[in-house]
Amino acid sequence: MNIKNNLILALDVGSESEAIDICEKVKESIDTIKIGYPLALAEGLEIIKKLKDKFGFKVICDFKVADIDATNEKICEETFKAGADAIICHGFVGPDSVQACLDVANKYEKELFLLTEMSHPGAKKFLQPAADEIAKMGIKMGITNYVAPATRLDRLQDIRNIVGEDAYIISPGVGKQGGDGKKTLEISNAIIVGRSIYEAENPKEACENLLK
Ligand code: O7M
Repeated sequence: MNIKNNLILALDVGSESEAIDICEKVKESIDTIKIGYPLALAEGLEIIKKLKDKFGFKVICDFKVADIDATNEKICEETFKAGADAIICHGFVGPDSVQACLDVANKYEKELFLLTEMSHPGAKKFLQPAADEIAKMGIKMGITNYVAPATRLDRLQDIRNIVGEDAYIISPGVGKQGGDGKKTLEISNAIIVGRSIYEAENPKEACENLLK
């Protein structure tokens, strides 16, 4: 995926009007947004097409898909039918569940991102011990896009070493969660930033500061 300024806006706001307001303010700096449960549950999947049509953005749907294969298939179908350019799935559920997501993404000629280790402190308990294996599974399955944390650069580097330089890694955890954008981008291909932009008094300036 080609992402302008290597910066993805995590648009975790609770309404269409807030989403449009933020997008208007940052549209010069950003061409890719991540929509997760907060906005999709508030406004329905139609919000994907509305924001794509209005701003021409690419939309990554962060539904952290983590079910059995048959259900994952249905979730991905609905998401791509609604216009998503990519979907994010969990890896801990294993290869059959992930393969179901990959098959649907391929069918729609869209992209799949595999979530390895998460960025929050609690991820150390269950996910971190499995993350390297999740990344190795992704490589074995031919997956080229990954999510790995900006909050633990040593772990981000470990995951980069596993998936290789050709893989595309996007990293959340910059700003409010303590991660440093510049250092993260020495390892990752793009950063995902939410609150530091949409809660800022001046979101446009917040983007520009991140890009410095
Ligand atoms: O910048 P923030 O902290 O306000 O937002 C970060 C976004 O990234 C928010 O949408 C989280 O749900 C998401 N995220 C993480 O913060 N940590 C993870 O490990 C994974 C994600 C994510 O995007 O998952 C795919």
